[in-house]
Amino acid sequence: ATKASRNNSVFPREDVQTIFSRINVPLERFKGTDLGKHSPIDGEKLCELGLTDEAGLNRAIDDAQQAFLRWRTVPAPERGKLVYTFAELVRRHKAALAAVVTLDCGKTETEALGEIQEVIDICDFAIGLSRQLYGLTIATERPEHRMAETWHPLGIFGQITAFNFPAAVWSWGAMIALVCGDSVIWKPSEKSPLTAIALSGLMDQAIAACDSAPAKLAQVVLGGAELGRQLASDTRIPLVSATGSTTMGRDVAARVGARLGRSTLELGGNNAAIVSDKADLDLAIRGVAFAAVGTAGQRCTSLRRLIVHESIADEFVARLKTVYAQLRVGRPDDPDVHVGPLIDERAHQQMASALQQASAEGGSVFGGERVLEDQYPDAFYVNPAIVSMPAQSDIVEQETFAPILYVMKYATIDEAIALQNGVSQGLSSAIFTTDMREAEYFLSASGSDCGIANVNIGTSGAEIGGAFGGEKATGGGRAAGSDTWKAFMRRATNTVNYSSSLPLAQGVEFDV
Ligand code: UN1
Repeated sequence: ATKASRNNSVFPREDVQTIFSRINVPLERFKGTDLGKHSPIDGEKLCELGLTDEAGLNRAIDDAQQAFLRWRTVPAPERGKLVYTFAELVRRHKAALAAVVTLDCGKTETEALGEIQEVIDICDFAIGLSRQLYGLTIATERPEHRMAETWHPLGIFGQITAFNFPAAVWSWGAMIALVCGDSVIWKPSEKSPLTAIALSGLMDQAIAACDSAPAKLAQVVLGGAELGRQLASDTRIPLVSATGSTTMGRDVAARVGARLGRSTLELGGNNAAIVSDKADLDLAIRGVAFAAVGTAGQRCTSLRRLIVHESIADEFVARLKTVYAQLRVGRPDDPDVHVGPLIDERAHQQMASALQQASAEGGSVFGGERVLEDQYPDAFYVNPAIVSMPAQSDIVEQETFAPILYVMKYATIDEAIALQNGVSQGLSSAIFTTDMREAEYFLSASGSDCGIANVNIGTSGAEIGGAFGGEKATGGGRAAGSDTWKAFMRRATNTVNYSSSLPLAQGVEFDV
């Protein structure tokens, strides 16, 4: 961590306007006076944007419906070619797109490049998938009949995403939706809209280059919570996905549910790692540190709770504090920095008040101070915090979107798993151990109750090949790989009678 320079920067160090002209995407399309977009790096105003009003959303939905009616008739492998064309553009502009991500949400250069890589990866997955939208053939009860299921395109896919992964989360849904034959309307977070404008501009270029792809197939609308509510309530949108807070997710689920639409929700996480007395401690230290401080603790998968065996807890926490003391906090466009800024002032206030509450609940706090305030009075840099807690108190049960790691001790593995499962959220979890009984127990039905359960890996940094999402207050939705595509299509069960008689199912007689 203390090497002189870990990376050479590949970022174009240019202003927003220059980066957008480099990728041939007109920022002007979203010009307006409704929203000043400020850089989380130094608080500087980057540009002014116009928001989508109700009429604008209505038009977007009408256009998306027209696009869908065309797109659903295009063979799926042909649809895959659109994603292929888009992926080539993303590959070509990887560094510029990563620079936009960093300006937009403040994540470090290596993590921003990683996020764009995640977009490329899901494109590759979707392209392969476009030839693998398999339905089953099912044994029928009746002679000379055939029963099968067919997967058809569903309609408009509406997507509400959070600020922290301004590119990847959209691509996990949108790339799958596109090969499944759906059209897409994306409402990115108003805190990081630039990445969405850049990516949708490249998608428009890909659409223009593919004869079979209709215009307005993948659109972006800009706005806040009210626009999200309109999108969730509109009956023309059969599938809505939402990533963000549990409060927002409850609202979206209620609106979509009230009209019997489908929603897939990826909401709060309060992810824990258990560090066993049988862990490889060198590996555990690195796994824990990246998961807890990466993206300045602003991933849904960030590590927030550390459950350490009592026999090694003091030593482990002391070592972790040594690592924390060496972390470089600063501008995310400096390639030697580990921890960039929080997204905004509110995020800093929430961190400060969580630390205060933790102290009041008996915690002892290491780190957590605001830094670089003199240099960047309008940006919010913090030292990541480690808080030793006497118990899993109220504050530990909440997700605070900031780099705070609460530490608790355990004696038996059952106690550790009970603590791990003892919160309302159920996104990601991990155990560090070299004991295979302990590891398998953690992964078993009696172990972690999360959508993601890892062994000897931190809680963050999931690959796109697996299904991503979690249980309980995390919302139950899944995105990205595995068979999540099924949520983006409608299933028809087809029974065909090729005999000249009409046998009824279940042996029912009906003679006329
Ligand atoms: C999120 O924070 O919403 O597993 C997504 C990870 C990343 C994605 C996080 N691949 O940490």
